[in-house]
Amino acid sequence: MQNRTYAADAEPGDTVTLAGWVHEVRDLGGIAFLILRDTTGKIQVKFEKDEMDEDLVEAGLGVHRESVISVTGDVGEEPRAPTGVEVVPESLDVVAEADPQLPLDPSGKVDAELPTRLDNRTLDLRKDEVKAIFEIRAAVQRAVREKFRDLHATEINTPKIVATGTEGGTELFPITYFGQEAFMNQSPQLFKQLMVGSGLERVFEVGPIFRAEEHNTPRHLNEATSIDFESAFVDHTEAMDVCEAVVKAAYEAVEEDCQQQLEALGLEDEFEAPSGEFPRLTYEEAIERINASGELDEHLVWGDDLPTEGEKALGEDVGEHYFITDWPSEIKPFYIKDHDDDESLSTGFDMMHPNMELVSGGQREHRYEHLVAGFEQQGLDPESFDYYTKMFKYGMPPHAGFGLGGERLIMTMLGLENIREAVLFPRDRQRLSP
Ligand code: ATP
Ligand code: AMO
Repeated sequence: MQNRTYAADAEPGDTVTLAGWVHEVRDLGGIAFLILRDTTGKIQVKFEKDEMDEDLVEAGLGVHRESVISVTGDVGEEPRAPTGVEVVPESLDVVAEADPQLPLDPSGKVDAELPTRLDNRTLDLRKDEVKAIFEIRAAVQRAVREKFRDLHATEINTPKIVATGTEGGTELFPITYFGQEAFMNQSPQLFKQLMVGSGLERVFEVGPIFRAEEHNTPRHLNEATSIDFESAFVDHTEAMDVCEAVVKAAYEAVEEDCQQQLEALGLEDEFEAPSGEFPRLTYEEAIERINASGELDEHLVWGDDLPTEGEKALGEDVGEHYFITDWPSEIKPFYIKDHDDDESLSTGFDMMHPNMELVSGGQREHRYEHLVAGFEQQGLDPESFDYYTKMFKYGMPPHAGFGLGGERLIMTMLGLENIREAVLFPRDRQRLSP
């Protein structure tokens, strides 16, 4: 729209054309106010009934909330107006009338349950505190990309229709692919590894992963965003350094660039970018501390996965982001390398927020014979992974990397109760549209 002025840019003395939504109409009798909202904020439009053209007053006060209008008029200073300025209209066009029965109240005066909000995302995102989540999400993705670029990683895009899973067979979505069995990708794991042996050496990807998770939980999605990194000639400790740097860069960008959004979420006082080094605990220490917390009915033993309540107890104990290293080899995937001096210990690591796991990563098995043997040990058929393993015969350097859950990063950063709040159109067991 030519010559449109945003609400936030309207200065006293200007004649402007504004375009946006009718946030609210307040009729006080002789005077009435229409609050117009656009992506930059809200502005008051004043109607003085005795002094204005009757049709104009009728158009302004008869329009339903959330209709799209454009208003042309003069901007004046007005200390009593919410933003200190108001517009006296000369003309008003109703561009798109809204039905008076709204499924959701964008002014936020009437609360809506999450399913109603997700069914009506367009209206839901007219609320400042909801819009803020996605502006922060965009800032995080930008910061992450910039950080990877500073670290000389190249952004890649790998296929999402694939022939094999990588993260355990139960969570795959099968699809048919011209009569052939295929799956939605669970992780770019094998493809990013193939790239460290290419001329690129160091890569990252921000892309979708698909997992047929068995349970509906507040922290699992069936379609999530994975922030992946993989680099040649680094070990798992260097991958942890990169992981920590990327998470810190995301927080710092939000702190620096998103104060307005943090205010909309009521987080301006409590938001803090992590500053110190993330502690690195071994798996053995982790289970000892969980057992000592007394929060679990049963004692954990070597080889157990950490249950959710265990992660929570440990998170409370540690009180900040931290790594868990040196996991038992048997509970890490085939592509993770074991320690050279102890085959029962893997180089796999997880990075945790006090409330949940954010990252898995590790050094990879780059030796062809060991890799193939690892498949057999885990009951997988190395032949169906031939497209991957054969490249390990032609010069595959030692390498390491990680996968960071994009929505979990946003969820924990903003203290959201449900991961679905961090996704525009989440996919879960009940939800396939919108
Ligand atoms: P009536 O006499 O029919 O009640 P009026 O035209 O006299 O209407 P006012 O008494 O001037 O209206 O104002 C009504 C309310 O609106 C008051 O609380 C006043 O503070 C507030 N008000 C008036 N003008 C503005 C303005 N430009 N911006 C914000 N608030 C205003
Ligand atoms: P993993 O399976 O642990 O590791 O996944 C990495 C991170 O992705 C996020 N995540 C999810 N977030 C929301 N809903 C889900 N269903 C979901 N599944 C995973 C989590 C998790 O920590 N290939 C390895 C990574 C690597 O080694 O590089 C992998 O996929 O935050």
